[in-house]
Amino acid sequence: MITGITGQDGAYLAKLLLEKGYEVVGSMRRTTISDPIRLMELGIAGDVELCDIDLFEFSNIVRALERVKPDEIYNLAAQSFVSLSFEQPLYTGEIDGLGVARLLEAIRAVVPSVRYYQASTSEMFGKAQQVPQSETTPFYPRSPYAVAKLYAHWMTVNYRESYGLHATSGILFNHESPLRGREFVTRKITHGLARVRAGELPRLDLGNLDAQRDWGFAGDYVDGMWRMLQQESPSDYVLATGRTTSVRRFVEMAAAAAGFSLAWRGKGLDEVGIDTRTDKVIVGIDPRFFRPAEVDFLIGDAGKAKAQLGWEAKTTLDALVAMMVEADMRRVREGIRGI
Ligand code: NAP
Ligand code: G4F
Repeated sequence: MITGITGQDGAYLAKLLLEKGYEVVGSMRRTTISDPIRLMELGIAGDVELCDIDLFEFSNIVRALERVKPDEIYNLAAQSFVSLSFEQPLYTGEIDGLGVARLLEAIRAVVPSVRYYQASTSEMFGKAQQVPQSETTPFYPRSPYAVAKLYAHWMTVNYRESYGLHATSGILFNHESPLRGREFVTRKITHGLARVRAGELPRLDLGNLDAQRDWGFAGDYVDGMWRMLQQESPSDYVLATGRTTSVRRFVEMAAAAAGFSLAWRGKGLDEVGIDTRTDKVIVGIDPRFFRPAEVDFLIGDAGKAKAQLGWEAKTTLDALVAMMVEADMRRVREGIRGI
């Protein structure tokens, strides 16, 4: 069972598990637009059984577990956009924090022998206390999202220690793909630049260009999730590439892949990215995209995952950027809007 199957990781994980011969049940919450577009994009929408779970509601979790009796549960469902969590801190806490407590309680009551994966995050390191960050680095969350995820992480550890659940917390650094939501910075950049290139958008406005992230490819990371649940004993694992890159550098790489010749001019809020071939501004700064508290720098140490799971990030950042730009240029060319 995968909660949050309509999201980026849900789609890649479902594909991986189907390829391994699993029967996959994916949970969705009811929304007005209910097509699982990412599953459709991967060509697996018809191969997955869908059921309704909203993590706000205890009773629908219990009923789904009683009916499905899963062997493994990957809890990927969350309000996952850090920026929105500053606007909706209580909702984010309800779903990303208490939602996990509801799920763990339901598991304890209905399927205590299930193997459980909790989607924890490098955002929990926040104002990072060590470089690079590993399973033993102290946490310092910097957003309501990260605070809620930290509660969920500790609840996962607590239910493992208190009740012997096979509950694992995967502390994943940022992972991206052509299926990434368009609100996250990498996809916003590749999608935005593809639209600028096609003349659909005059320029792309961003926030803090100097934040640095350890960006990997989501396809590699879902394999790490699966490996975690195949271990005899549950534990906590960091998944990361071990390299870090600024948003500014990501823009430069994506611009080059989209056929622009980008040069930066100006400073602070007046900084712009110019296409030197046309002298047009293609990137600008909009303070609306700054956050009340920022996570400036993340870089992960996935040594434990390598040693115990045999997992390593395989995809280079160059390959990831090329894959995302190519997908967005094609979608814009073909007029594909949904994803
Ligand atoms: P995503 O694309 O935003 O997907 C989140 C999923 O959660 C969607 O299917 C969404 O459904 C669902 N969801 C939201 N609210 C829900 C609710 N109240 N009840 C049930 N389902 C709900 O996120 P992702 O990038 O795939 O990430 C998967 C998980 O890993 C998330 O928990 C995220 O916080 C965590 N994580 C992600 C990264 C990363 O870099 N991608 C890194 C570390 C941790 P709708 O389609 O209906 O919105
Ligand atoms: O792409 P982002 O929104 O991702 P963020 O905040 O790192 O969170 C993502 O990764 C986490 C793992 O560490 C997940 F847990 C979480 O669910 C999510 O998937 O922002 C990355 C950086 C930030 O520093 C942000 O300030 O990019 C900076 N940024 C600059 N301009 C922007 C923008 N971010 C967004 N979304 N939009 C901008 O215009």
